[in-house]
Amino acid sequence: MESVIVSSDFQSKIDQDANIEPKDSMPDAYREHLIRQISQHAHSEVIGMQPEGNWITRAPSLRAKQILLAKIQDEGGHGLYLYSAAETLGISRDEMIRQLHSGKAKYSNIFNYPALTWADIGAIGWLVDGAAIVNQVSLQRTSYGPYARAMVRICKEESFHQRQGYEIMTKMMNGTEAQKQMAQDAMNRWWWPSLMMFGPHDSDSPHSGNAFTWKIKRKSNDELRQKFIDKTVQQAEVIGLTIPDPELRWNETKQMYDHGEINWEEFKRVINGNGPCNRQRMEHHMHVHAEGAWVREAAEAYAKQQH
Ligand code: BYC
Repeated sequence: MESVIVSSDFQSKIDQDANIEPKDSMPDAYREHLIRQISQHAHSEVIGMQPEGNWITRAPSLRAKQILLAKIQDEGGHGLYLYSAAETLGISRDEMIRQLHSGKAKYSNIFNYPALTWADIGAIGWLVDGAAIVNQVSLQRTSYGPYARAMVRICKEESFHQRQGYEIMTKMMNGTEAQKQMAQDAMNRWWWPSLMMFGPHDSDSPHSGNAFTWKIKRKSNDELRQKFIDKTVQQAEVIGLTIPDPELRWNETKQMYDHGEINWEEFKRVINGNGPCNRQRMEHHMHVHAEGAWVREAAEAYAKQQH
């Protein structure tokens, strides 16, 4: 009897577009769905610090180094808000990290590619943060309160990240022939993995059904991907970059770009642990997590003393 009351209360909040808050009743499946998504989102933010961290010591100017440092620090902060949001659902931080290390929890496909040149830092900011913003603006209206609120601040910071990436690309496209080639090469390598960030086609997305019923998702994977393509193609044109997709063309009837098919075999390979850098990313995370054990112990000892 009680579970009926609980679920109708939950559903009426969802129907009224009210936020679900940590102490509200919610179906177990809603809780599990959110723990999966929010923890994977948090892991992505933290693992995403690695490809960029690779360039801090080699940034081409002090200004560029300061900006990159600030950006990477922001990503760490995003991870922390998101881990905290997931903790309100009853999972511990330790358990989330265990799930990451065991491979149970995924993180975004995109961070399993290497950042080979400085132009890659531009491409990551412009394309990767650009794709993340499109997804996360929509998540500001997700039904779980702590997740929605975390998104508001994250989106503001991501928009600065997107601009710093575009500035790097613009500078390189105004530079020497070698710099232009470097920027185009980064574009060629990051374009398709960025499109994969939005997840499988709607017809192949097992979690989308519940995500829409519970208003966790407001826009579908394909809708958001299309939005990203439509706004990014114009930005590429302005600075003279070519999108590496021979099938890309404006569709006058639909008022959107038609594009080529994503390599879904590559997507599956990468998200299942076999991309170019998966092992390296995970080994590095495990190593620094172990090295940081004393910090966690000290923080816990201090917290105990305060009580
Ligand atoms: N990568 O049914 P689906 C950042 C998995 S970081 C890996 O469509 P859903 C930044 C999916 O998890 C921002 N896996 O799932 C940081 C599921 O597998 P499981 C990252 C993916 O959840 C540092 C299966 O495929 N943003 O901006 O309805 C530096 C079926 O998918 C991916 C977020 O995390 C993928 N791309 O929709 C710079 C956004 N796509 O869990 C920048 C939050 C799908 O059953 N997440 N999978 O094992 C979401 O919005 C949704 O979870 C997704 C997928 C749209 C990604």
